[in-house]
Amino acid sequence: MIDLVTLGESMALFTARRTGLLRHSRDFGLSVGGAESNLAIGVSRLGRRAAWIGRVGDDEFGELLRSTLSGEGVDVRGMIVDPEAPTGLMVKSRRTVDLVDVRYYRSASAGSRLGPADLDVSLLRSARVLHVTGITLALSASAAEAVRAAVAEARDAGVTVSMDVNYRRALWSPDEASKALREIVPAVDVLFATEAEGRLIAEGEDAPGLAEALSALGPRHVLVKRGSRGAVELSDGVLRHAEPYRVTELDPVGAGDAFAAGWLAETLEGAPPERRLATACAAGAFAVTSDGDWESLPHRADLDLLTPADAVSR
Ligand code: KDG
Repeated sequence: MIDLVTLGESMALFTARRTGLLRHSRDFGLSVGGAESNLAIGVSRLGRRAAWIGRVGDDEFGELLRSTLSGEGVDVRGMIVDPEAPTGLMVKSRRTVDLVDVRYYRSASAGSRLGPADLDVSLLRSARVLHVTGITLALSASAAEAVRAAVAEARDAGVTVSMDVNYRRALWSPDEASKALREIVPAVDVLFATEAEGRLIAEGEDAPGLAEALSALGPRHVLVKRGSRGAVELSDGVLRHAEPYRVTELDPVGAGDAFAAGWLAETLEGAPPERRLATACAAGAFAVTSDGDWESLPHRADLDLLTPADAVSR
């Protein structure tokens, strides 16, 4: 039985080993990245069954994605090998020690050719949660259609719909994003957004005000992520503040996926609201402690490593 299904594009990820201009880098680490597959790995590491749907090229990078995801316990029966387009690439480098730069090579990639016909409808309808992101909405017209079709199927089958805004300015403009997000948010049960992302959809002076405005559009659970300042959750009219955990940040990429994975995994466990929010923050904190987009995501036993004593008081 699959707990959570997600769909999107995952890419091969090259990370320059040396800080400075990319042109001077000679050594690169090779891994994979993709908001939805990062989330699926996070959910799997926390003990719940996650499945990823998406297209990869008929190439070594597609194989890398398959072996990485299945090695992490993610169900890849919905992975489609596209013979006509390559797996997309991402290149990560550091202009300075503190400045991470991410470049995409994904236009016309296999992942962006995802379409509604690629959905494994019976898998989707049998899950408890469908998780989608704004990245897939921005990838291409057919990928956006796939998201809309998946959301419609999930709603029809009584599957909880979760969405992380995950705004990527390389993929679309704020106006394009606002329009598409405003259309889909009323169909969403759980919404994850940073403050800036939330303001693409609704107005709110501060995080609680924004959570209120977003929840008025439909989502039963709204999570406003505030990075090193923690998070705010508005669920069923109850507002909760979460404390951030003190960790040394090496690379912020993937923190939001980790946060959502922590929250959704605990929800699937039937955990109380305080615990699901604390796990979300802990998972987000773990995610920033390594260079990879998902490698430092916590297993359940790791969660005890960050005790409340490590929490920063606001
Ligand atoms: O959230 C992390 C993702 O941004 C990264 O792994 C790659 O999906 C990705 C994207 O499109 O930025």
